[in-house]
Amino acid sequence: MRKPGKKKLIQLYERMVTIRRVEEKLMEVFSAGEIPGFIHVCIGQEATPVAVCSWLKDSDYMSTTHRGHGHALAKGIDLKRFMAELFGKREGFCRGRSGSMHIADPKMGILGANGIVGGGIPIATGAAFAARYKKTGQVTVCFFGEGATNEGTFHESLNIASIRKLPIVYVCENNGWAEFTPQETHMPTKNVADRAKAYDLPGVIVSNDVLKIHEKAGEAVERARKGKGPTLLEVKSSRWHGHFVGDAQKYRLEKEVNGAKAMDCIANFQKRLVRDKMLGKRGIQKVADNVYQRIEEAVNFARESQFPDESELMDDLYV
Ligand SMILES: Cc1ncc(C[n+]2csc(CCOP(=O)(O)OP(=O)(O)O)c2C)c(N)n1
Repeated sequence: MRKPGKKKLIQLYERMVTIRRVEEKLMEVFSAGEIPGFIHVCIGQEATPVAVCSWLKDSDYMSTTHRGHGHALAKGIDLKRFMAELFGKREGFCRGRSGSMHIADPKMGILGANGIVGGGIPIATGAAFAARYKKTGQVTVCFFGEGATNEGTFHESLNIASIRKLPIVYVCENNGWAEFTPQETHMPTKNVADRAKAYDLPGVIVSNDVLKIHEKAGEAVERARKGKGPTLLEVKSSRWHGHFVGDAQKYRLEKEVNGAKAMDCIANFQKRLVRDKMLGKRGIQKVADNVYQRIEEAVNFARESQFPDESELMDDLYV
């Protein structure tokens, strides 16, 4: 598998920083009451969306979950319209009707976030089936958490994807928690990847390291693109914050949360880039300034955008 060069490494770093700063900003504006509904942030998990989506073309498909901001940003969603959607504004991708948990952008292959756990898995599998049937060459990436792998949709989807050798990569970000329940009390197997054996497809485990994920995801995407079938990739990831913004996660031990934070995929990558002289102090600052500016512009765009009109309330409803 091709090793990423300097330009690619800095791009991976910048995208991870973008996701983290967007999530931090969202926590701030949500807590200030500017965003309706619920949001779930992916702080601590930024390496996976960035590393995996770096192998995708704009035309490739991607499905995500309730914790989907990072996936959408990594797949290339426009930050301003993303922000407007979360603010419930008309200029958002779904005219302010979906918010965080159902945001979609079909033009970028973003099939949508899903408030239903496991809901995106058959959608992604269907997209992979369509791509195969129409011979378009598109690959689909399907993101979900370990909690979703207890759903029937996961098992049915992997079964048919394997039988039909569909061009799809199933990516499980295993952060050890499904809402307030630790993995060991809801799953009999230690690894999600072990579940791949039941469907005769490769189950690959990787740590929360952007370059390791990049390598394994590259192999899986190539396998899918060559028509060799699906892969189940499990990243041993880490959730720093509560299940949703506002959850004080009193059910977690301080030691365990600190352990999750110590597994900081961005700080570790930054250290490595500095050590290898890919990035210096000035480079780090430049990335930070650029990201900060783009986020400020997106938030201002969202704030200045209009709410949909009351008369649009029943639009797009099938009654
Ligand atoms: C079908 C369904 N069951 C239960 C829920 C409630 N729920 C929302 S998120 C969640 C946990 C999901 O855990 P996981 O799949 O590991 O994703 P993570 O939150 O860790 O990213 C649950 C049970 C739901 N939204 N949909």
